[in-house]
Amino acid sequence: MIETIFDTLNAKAAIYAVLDYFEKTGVRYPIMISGTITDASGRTLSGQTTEAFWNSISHAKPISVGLNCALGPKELRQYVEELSRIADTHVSAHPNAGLPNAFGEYDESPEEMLEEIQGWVDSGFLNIIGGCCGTAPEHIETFAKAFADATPRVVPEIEKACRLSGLEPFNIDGNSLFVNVGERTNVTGSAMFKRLIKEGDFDTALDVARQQVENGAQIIDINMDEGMLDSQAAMERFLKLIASEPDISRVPIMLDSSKWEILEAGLKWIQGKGVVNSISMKEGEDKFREQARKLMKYGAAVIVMAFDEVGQADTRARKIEICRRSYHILVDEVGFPPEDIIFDPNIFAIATGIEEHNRYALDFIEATGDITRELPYAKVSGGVSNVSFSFRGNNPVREAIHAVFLYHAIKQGMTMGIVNAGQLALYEDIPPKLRNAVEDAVLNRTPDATDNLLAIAGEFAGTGEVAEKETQEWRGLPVSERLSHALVKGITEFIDEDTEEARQAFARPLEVIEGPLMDGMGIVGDLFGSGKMFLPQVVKSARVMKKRLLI
Ligand code: THG
Repeated sequence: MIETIFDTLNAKAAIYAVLDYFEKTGVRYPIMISGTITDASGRTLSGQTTEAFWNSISHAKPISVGLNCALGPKELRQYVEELSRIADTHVSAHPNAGLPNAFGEYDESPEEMLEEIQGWVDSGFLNIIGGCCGTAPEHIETFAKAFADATPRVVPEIEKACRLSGLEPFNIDGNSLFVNVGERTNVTGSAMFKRLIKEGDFDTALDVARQQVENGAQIIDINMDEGMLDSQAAMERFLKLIASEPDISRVPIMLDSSKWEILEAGLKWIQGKGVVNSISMKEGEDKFREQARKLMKYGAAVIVMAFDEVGQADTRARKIEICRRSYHILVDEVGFPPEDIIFDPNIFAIATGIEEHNRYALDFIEATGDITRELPYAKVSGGVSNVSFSFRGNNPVREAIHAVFLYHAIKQGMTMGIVNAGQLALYEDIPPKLRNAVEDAVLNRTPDATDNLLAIAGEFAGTGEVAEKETQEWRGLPVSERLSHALVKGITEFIDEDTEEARQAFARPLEVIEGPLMDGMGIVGDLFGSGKMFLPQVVKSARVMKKRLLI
């Protein structure tokens, strides 16, 4: 039993160890898992909601999942109910006998606890009940007698879906819309991000991730593959920093590297259920199987590239052939959950002037249809910005190519794409002349499509959307309110100038600390107490405060 989990990453390490032991010894014991919710925010201490927690640990296939310890049974009810709704295994609870009183003793009697828990049993939430801190044999005896003939919860049938998580759950099922994966946190995909990482300016690099999420990225792709960099160290450091940025880490993480060691190092730093990008059969089936088995112990979904011992698939036939073989190895031999497989049938650049490249987009789109029809529950993804590489420097045309490409690929079942979140054009908004020329090229409708697109591309350069900067209305507030706002939101950007402004308005510097800064922390404290903020957010606020005090 892995219990009293307040930090899911820690629990995932325990799950890995247990599953690894089972694999090495050939035994298999039942696993029970129990998390704990430590404050009024209804989250684990490390900031996850109940469903995000379940998504992160369900790969252990426990015989039960539940909640224990915490604030006493009354406060636990809604979270036990939530688990009961989402978990396709037994649900347990072993609550505290309330919170300790001033003498460190627990006040709730067996009868008082029973009164609350009876409601859970009557509502059909529970399969297993026990007690944590402050409960004694009399409590357990009382429950045992009361529930001797109680009807246990019926374990529900839950729809198969790719259930990811950051601090919050992110489920991709048959009804999901297209999923945007933010591409900008990639040292090979963004000159700016590369410079920030190389210079060690991780704070500003975090802003790149934050902007992706603000602009609608539902997952962020992180890639540190760069020859002049200690890529593994950079990946680890960035992931650790993200963990204490709740507005980033609320979404799942996609670890992007061509090196397995970096992917595996990254998996050790994400508490949620993320996506590994990528594995393939390029080094043969054995390596592929071995990596997939490890991913099952870490609990991650996976991007599988259409890449085999011979090379990358570039035709429709090769794409579906490799994906089919990969699928059967993963699902039928390794036992990998098919809903956690995301195929990437390779998006290559079109309109390059090389005739063999003219079908690349169409081959991807058709292969997407093949995969969707033939391989149940498997998903399809791709690096969308690749397709327009030949129009680097002309963003309006690149955006038009992406929009047209996605319009057709999504119709064939493309589930997600690595994109520049916030810079996606709408198919309908593209000027018809450009759209037609782009469509000819993407769908390879005419032999002279590239030439025609090149001929008109210049007309559209420079008309593109510029990503709008977030409105910063709060900058117009009085200085003490600005300081509170910065503390509550954990924004360090203006804290120096604002504190300086406040300092000049007061007689003594200490009054700035005792006045507006402490007022801001007071608001943070109130929000935390009422469950409107949770620990990682508070840590961030504390960091803003600390930054001020150290200067
Ligand atoms: N499949 C999978 N993973 C991938 C890819 C893929 N990861 C990386 C890449 N391809 C997807 N990500 C990007 C990120 C950025 C760009 C393209 C793909 C891009 N960047 C601009 C350029 O190079 O012109 C950046 C300009 C700048 O800001 O410096 O186009 O296919 N599984």
